[in-house]
Amino acid sequence: MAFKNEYLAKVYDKVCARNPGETEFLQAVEEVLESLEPVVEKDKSYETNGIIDRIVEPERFIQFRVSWVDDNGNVQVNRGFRCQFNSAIGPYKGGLRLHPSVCASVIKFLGFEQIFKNSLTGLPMGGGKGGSDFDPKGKSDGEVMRFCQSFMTELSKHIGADTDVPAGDIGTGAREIGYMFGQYKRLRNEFTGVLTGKGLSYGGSLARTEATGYGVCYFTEEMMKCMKNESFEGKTVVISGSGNVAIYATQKATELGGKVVALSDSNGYVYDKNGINLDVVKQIKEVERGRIKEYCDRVEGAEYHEGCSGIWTIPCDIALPCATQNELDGDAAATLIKNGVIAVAEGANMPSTPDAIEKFLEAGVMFGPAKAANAGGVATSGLEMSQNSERLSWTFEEVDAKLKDIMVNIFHNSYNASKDYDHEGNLVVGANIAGFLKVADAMKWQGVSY
Ligand code: NDP
Ligand code: 2IT
Repeated sequence: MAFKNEYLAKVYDKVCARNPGETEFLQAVEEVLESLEPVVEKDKSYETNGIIDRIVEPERFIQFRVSWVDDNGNVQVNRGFRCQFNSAIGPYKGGLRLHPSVCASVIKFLGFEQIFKNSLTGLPMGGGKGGSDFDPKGKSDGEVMRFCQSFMTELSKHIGADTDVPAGDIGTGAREIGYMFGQYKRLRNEFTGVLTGKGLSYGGSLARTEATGYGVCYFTEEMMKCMKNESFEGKTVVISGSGNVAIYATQKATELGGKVVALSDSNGYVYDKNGINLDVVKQIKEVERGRIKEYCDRVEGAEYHEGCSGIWTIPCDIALPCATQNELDGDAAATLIKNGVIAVAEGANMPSTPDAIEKFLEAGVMFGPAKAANAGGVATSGLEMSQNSERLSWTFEEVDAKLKDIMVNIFHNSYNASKDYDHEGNLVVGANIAGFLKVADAMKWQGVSY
């Protein structure tokens, strides 16, 4: 991409030179800088204050060794990361990903996106992300616990309830957060809200488990209502993934009147023309930690197909990619469009490739980008932090109502920004700009000291 604006072109060239081979990070930066073109053209103070130069460079990037002993008594070594990207509007906040594909590029792209997403929530949270190339799949509880304890032994030196508050992401759920919280408390002798996504008996918030998936659907419902007077009612929905986000997106989409006909994991996808039976999925994924393939052994008429990308060939009205980055490419987008998709909203982070996004926008498909559509998870983490600070717990209904409000506001703020900057209806541009403006303003007021 050639930037028309010279300042953006110069910054982007420097980011490429400084972060060679970090394809995911460069992809995320390029998209945001492209969106900011009308903003930096209109107001030169972003350039004179070096805002773009600074916002693309993490404030701090920590990489560390994580050694632990497996069940056979062998020493294992993984690599741990925490990227503290931007603290202009609040303590660093963002999840911890445990997956073999985790590397500096993945953590930096996620941390970078988190800055704008957290800003969109309207809550005081900066952007951060962390994780490890540890693979929890196939490990015993004891192995996961020893890994988490070792990981936290180093991470604890860099985080705190007012400094940096990690949470879950791929491979990090309630079990992992519990082990990490226990270790932090042991090391610091301090019971604070240093992590979110905690269990309900030790400071977790009701509705945090459901929040990302529910939030994606609240956002999508508002987007469809306002842009095309549409809703989930009577629609066929395809959702990729079958983890935390996919499960609760399935639940809410169904409650709102949609029929979810497919889910997937990294091996393949299931198609159930009668509508996914979520109790069966929850039993397989949440209780047994099994594979989505097993759904077909338990539900008559359901089909299993090897390979996860084939899920986008299923005709649907609404597609919600909720698995991982770059899982939906240009070809998949073309197939979805040909089959009549009207709305796509990203539950995962950066699941659509730039080519796919371009195709959706060109075809007039309503498109909810990740930073806006999946912000419900971190927003509810922010609500968990508030409850921890006041040492009170709110009811499920209270948290859920606040979540819904936040998602509706994120849609309108993104839409309005897209209109103000002459890209009406382009929510990629709108969300990037709306998220950016608040952070940039805070950076200006705080000076150039970091
Ligand atoms: P989980 O670990 O609960 O589930 C991840 C799901 O995605 C699994 O079904 C997994 O399948 C699948 N998956 C992972 N990697 C791949 C891959 N390379 N190819 C195909 N499928 C894959 O994670 P979450 O549901 O929490 O996260 C899903 C997405 O949502 C991520 O992009 C995450 O960053 C994003 N997100 C999560 C939030 C949260 O609150 N949890 C908040 C906002 C965004 P398998 O079991 O085979 O690996
Ligand atoms: O990508 C994300 O927003 C998350 N994984 C949730 C982060 C959080 O702090 O709840």
